[in-house]
Amino acid sequence: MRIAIASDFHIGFGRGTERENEAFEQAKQALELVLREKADLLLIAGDLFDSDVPTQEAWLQMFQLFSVLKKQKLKEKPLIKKIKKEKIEEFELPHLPVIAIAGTHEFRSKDFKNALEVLQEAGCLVYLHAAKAELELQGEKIVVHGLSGIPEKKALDALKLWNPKPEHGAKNILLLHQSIKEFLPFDDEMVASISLDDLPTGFDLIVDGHLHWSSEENLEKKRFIVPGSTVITQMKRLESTKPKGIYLFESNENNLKFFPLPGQRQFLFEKIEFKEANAAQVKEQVERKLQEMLSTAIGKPIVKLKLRGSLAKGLSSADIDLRQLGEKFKEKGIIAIDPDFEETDFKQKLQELRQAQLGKRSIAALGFDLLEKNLQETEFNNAFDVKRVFDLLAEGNLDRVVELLSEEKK
Ligand SMILES: [Mn+2]
Repeated sequence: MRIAIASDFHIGFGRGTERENEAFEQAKQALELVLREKADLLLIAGDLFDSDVPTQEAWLQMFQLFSVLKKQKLKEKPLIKKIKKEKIEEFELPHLPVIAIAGTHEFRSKDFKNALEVLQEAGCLVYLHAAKAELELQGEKIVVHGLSGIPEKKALDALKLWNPKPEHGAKNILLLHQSIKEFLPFDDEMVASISLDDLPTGFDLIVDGHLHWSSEENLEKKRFIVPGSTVITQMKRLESTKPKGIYLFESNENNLKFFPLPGQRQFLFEKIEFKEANAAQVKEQVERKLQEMLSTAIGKPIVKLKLRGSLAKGLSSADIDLRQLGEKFKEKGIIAIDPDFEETDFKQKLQELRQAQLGKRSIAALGFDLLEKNLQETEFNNAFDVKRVFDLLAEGNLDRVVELLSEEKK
């Protein structure tokens, strides 16, 4: 069987910016590759959407993506059997079989339905969370085991509790959406509770979403791949060195191949080190570097420039206005300059905070972080499911929160 594997489409990413259609365009390319390579099955390792409650615009794009798959005429439509504990359900999709897990971006606590449950009901895919799906095609049996993305701190316990076991007489693939200790750069703020050693053995392939740069590990008894995202969202250095794309796993030969997206936006990443530099020197070097990077660029790339090292005494990064440079090059590239010099005065901290808040996170995500952080300093920590309570509060469901908290107390 030819099994296509993709992850992290992040539909809805960059809404309201110049990049707002990029997630859709590149996910569409990924699905066109799936058809071109005549895959019999598509697996998606989470984060199909960029947010837990997608906008109507994002939903429309998602259904347009599934319409791409419907263009392919199939000789046989295999029945997919989903098994979760004692519950068995059967599915027949209107296009090639798609089996997916939800990612951390789609995560919702148990009082709410997530986007993948909606997609399953709409007949687009079969959604797995601590469950497996079986199908047979051309006399070959495939079992896909999936655990949707959950908060990292609980991930290892959840994996152990679920304890998936490969089935005899079938090809077994495990889908996860978590950070893995070995894959985090040391200066990364992402956390992980699972390491490669914790992953179960006996699976023909283990696929992990969440990490946005593709990679492949062939360990003893474990074959592990990260398909990576189909769009750049995190702007990490590793994303600039590896192309976006999909994997194809030919299960009868155990053969794995990566196919890059043909038209992905280029991502250029560089770091400049300064030593006691003044404002003019910083501006001059940044301008020269931008010019150099953009001179060989194809199309309109994303350019990220990290500024590190030290500034002249008394100077802080807040005193250096780099906006003009961003303006100057805005026709040629999408410029992101990240100044982080070795000085920590108040003004700079404030600027960093503002950037971190506006750049990456929704107000809800920030609110959740704040709640979690504040709770850690009280005796409440771990006394209840913080995410669940937060989501209920966000929906204004105070009665249910009071009910939950008093249940916990008992
Ligand atoms: Mn992701």
